[in-house]
Amino acid sequence: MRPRIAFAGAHATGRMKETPETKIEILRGDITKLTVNAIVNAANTTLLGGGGVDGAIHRTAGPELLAECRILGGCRPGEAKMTRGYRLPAGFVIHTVGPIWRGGKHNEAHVLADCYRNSLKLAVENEIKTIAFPAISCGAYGYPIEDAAQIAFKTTRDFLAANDEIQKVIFAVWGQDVYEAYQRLL
Ligand code: AR6
Repeated sequence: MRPRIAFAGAHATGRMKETPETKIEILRGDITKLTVNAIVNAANTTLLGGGGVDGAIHRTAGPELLAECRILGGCRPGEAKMTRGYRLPAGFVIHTVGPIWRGGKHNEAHVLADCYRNSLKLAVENEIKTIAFPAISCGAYGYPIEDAAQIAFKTTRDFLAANDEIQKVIFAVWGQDVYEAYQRLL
C-alpha cells in the first residue's frame, strides 16, 4: 500500500524518489473540504459563480470570493486565474473554464487539456505544492467522462514529468461513475 504522508518531509534528504504516479491521488468527495494549497474551480467565463462545484466553492468560501472574482474580468475557456480561498481550508482557488461539450469537433480536447496545464502552471508560478482538481467539464458542460479522465491524467502526468515543484495532485471526484473512470487510469 502507498504511504499517505506524501507531503511530510518532502524536502528532507533521502526521501523516496517521487514520480508523476506517486504524486497523483484520487479521492471521492467534496473538494471544498480539502486542506491543500489550492483547489481548482470548474467555473464559467464570467467567474461570477454558478452551480455544481463552482456553487459549492463560492458557498464555502463566502462572499469575499465573489468580490475578488468581480475584479478579474472573466476568464476564457482553457485559461486559469487565481484568488484567495477565504473561508475554505484551501489557501487559494484556481478558477478555470472548461469546454462545453459540442460533439468533440470544436477543439474541446485541447481546451480541456489547457485547463489542466494552465492551472498547474499558475500553481507553480505561485509556489503551490499541493493542488486538487474536480472533474472539469464533466457535469453541466457534458464532457464524456472517460475521455475527460484520460485528458486529466495525461496532461497532469506530462506536466509533473517536466516540473518538479508540485508535490501532490489530488483528483477530487464526486460521482461514482467519474470515480470509477479515474480509478481505471491510475
Ligand atoms: N466536489 C467535487 N466535485 C464536485 C462537487 C464538489 N463539491 N460538486 C460537483 N462536483 P460541474 P462543469 C463534480 O457541473 O461541467 C457551473 O454552473 C460534478 O459531479 O460543477 O465544468 C459553472 O458555473 C462533476 O463531476 O462543472 C459552469 O457554468 C464535476 O464536479 C458550469 O457549471 C464538474 O461538474 C461548469 O460545468
